[in-house]
Amino acid sequence: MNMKTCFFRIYIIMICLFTSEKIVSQINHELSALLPMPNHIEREMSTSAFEFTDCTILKTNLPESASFYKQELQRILKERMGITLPEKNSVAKQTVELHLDSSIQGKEHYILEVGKRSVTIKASTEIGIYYGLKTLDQLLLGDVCRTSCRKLALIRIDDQPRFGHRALMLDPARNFLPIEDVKFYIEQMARYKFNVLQLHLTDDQGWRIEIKSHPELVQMGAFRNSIGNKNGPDNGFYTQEQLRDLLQFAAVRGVEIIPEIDVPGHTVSVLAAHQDLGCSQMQGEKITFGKTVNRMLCAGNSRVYELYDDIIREVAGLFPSQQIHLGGDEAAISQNWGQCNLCQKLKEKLGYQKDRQLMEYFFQRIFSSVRKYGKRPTLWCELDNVHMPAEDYLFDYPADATLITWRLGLTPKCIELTDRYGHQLIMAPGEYTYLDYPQLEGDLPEFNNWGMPVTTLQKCYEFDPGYGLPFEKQKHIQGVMGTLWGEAIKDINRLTYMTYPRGLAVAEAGWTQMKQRSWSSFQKRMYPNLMNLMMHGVSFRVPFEVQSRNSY
Ligand code: TNX
Repeated sequence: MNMKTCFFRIYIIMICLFTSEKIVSQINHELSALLPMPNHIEREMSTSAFEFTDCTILKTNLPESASFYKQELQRILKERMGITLPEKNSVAKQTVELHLDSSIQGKEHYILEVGKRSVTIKASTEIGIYYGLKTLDQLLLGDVCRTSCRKLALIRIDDQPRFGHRALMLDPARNFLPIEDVKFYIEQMARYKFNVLQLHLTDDQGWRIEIKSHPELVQMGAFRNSIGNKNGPDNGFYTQEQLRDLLQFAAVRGVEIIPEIDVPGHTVSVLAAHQDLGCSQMQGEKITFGKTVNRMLCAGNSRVYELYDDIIREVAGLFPSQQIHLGGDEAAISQNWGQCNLCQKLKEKLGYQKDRQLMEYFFQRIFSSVRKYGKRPTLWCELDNVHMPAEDYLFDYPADATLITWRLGLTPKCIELTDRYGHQLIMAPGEYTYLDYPQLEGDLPEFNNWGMPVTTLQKCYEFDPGYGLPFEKQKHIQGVMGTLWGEAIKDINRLTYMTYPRGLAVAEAGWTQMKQRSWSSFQKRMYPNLMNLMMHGVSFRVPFEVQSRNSY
């Protein structure tokens, strides 16, 4: 080989290396803000792209009633590229199409295809289309260079979630959250394809839902602080009209709201209005609303079941969700039912050996109202011990109950028992998904922290909702939930600070199959999303600990 040929070859090799490097780095950019990571992506190894021009139009077969999704597309294009697409144009050269296609299986399944002349989002439901739009938004967010030139990389994303239940839980009972803040929260969670908001509407510290047949519940139970600011976090409730509006707001964004009415413990706000519904030994006792805890409804008083039949009827009528969550957690049974004449008489009559068997009686009666009004019950899963060793459930849950695992250390046992007894299970293990816990040693919350363990972002990301079990052993797992218990969450900014970035990790655990997930990739994809949240006025914690500081 002569010198000339040799130089030529080196030159060609260098050109190849340079262009392939360029393509690879370009290719990475369009994926750089996808979160949760889609489950199937095909990319074209090409430098050509879709280009928005004056001849690009919006096409859709969505019905008139679904104009929200068209507006959502326009909002995204305006925000990212300053473009508004016409629906008609005499020289249409490229199309952006939202296309309902009943042949696509799965209600959250979408296909987003970017070709040289068209961008198409196909799904069999409006929510599928919405998820395609959320992914499109993230393609534009991540691929800064192309987006600034009004271009999109060629790509095909065929995506659907690992789990059908991807929840966050809010607790306006402890500290009230105005309805506008709940909407803001929903808007952000929908970006990350969460599809359930569990609303913990009642607890010792507050009753937050208007019940028209029992106005005393909010009159007494929604105003913990009668001298302070009427509108502070101590005080407030949602009217049914506000909730109807909220439900609609959530529904178009694919978010189902599951109401939680916690019984038989966590009920001091009810006893504030109905002290007679507590156990017999507490009748003369003074209840200090906001301070007294661990008081329960009496299992032996039939007026309890009458009141809750009214409550469940109204809640069932208001919320379209099939599920009502009835709590069932942290019942101080021996302190209440164990010392109550009525409960003890009932226990004897039913031939029960243990006080806790009264839970079975209590929930049979409550669940008969749930079923009468066409709903299915969900409960927090409690075992016969609050730590290991625990062998069995606290009491026999009925077959149609969905259970949520939560207590530290008990999740493997909960998975095993729910599998054995045939219950559906939602994963909210304290170790990974309790987002009210501090994110790092010394971080918030600075008050009402009862010695909470730290749940770091990385720990949260390590969460596999299947707990690494063989598929057969995790078939009954329906999904995941991040909880934001509200004792130390005074307002929306603190709420989102506790939620993000860990909520991004929970979102990916719920949506993305384990084989598509990686901590190092997540960290990179997280940054553009945090920047985007900041641009939308969302407070979050800067996860400085995951970034090396040796590089400055
Ligand atoms: C336990 S988790 C509770 C809540 C508290 C939370 C954190 C669960 C089912 N019950 O009532 O808010 O710990 O403090």
